[in-house]
Amino acid sequence: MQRTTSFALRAAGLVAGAALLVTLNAADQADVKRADEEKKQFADLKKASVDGKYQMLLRQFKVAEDKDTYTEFNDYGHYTGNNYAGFNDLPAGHWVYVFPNWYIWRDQSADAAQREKRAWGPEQATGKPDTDMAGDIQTAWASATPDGQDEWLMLEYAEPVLVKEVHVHETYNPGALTRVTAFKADGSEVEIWKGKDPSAGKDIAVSVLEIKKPMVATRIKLYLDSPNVPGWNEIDAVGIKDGRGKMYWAVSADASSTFAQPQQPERDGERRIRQLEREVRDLKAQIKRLEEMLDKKDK
Ligand SMILES: [Ca+2]
Repeated sequence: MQRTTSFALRAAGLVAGAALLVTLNAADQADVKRADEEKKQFADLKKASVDGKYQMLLRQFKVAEDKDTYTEFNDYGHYTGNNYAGFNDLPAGHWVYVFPNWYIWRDQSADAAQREKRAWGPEQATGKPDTDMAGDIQTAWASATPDGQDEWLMLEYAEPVLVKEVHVHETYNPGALTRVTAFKADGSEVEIWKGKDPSAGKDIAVSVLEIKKPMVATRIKLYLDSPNVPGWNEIDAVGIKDGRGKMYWAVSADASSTFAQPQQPERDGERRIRQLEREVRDLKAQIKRLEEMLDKKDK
């Protein structure tokens, strides 16, 4: 009797264990599937950047049926239309199609690298910190007005990073930070931190924000309650620390507003002259090659 009970109990235990394993397996499989899907989406994002040709992703939206017209991949070029396929308020930018999504990028990376950083422009928040004193200093980003509206600062990183900590270098009137979000590879925005800015009341400080649910992203967005923290709330740099403690600095930035002068768009004439210069150079090289071929033939 004793033995039978113990056997029955053990058998029941085995069945329960097996059931648990099956459940875990199903959960694991769902996780693996999600991870695979995410991996593919980040690969698509890289493809959409044309391997770094473009930077600062402004918008991403799905138009699956465009595969018929644009195939799996199309580097469409610069486009200024605001409405497309039922999507409104689209920003001007460089359009790339990677089935099933359109991606709109703000910059050609090569052009952005050549441009000088404007005083107080959002681009001042890229790279490592370079403002080591508190004050209204032009090597940090400043909004257009000191307290006129809520502000945001978006940072883009060169590769997907597991966001475990966000380090915000606040160099003038710290304390306005209220929220941080990160963007999944499918373009959706997820809140990863919300709270009281730990640097409130200081002259200059680094707000180190621990992310309770770390996620992988190439873009994060900081939200600032500027009206309630008097004066310009300037940010010099934003680092992301991953699971292994490695720090990453932003390569590109965008903001709700800036005190900087508007970016001078390259004028059409200048662009065409550059294009012509390139064509003339190519033609000269071709002529030279042809001459060399003719020389050889003559000999
Ligand atoms: Ca303010």
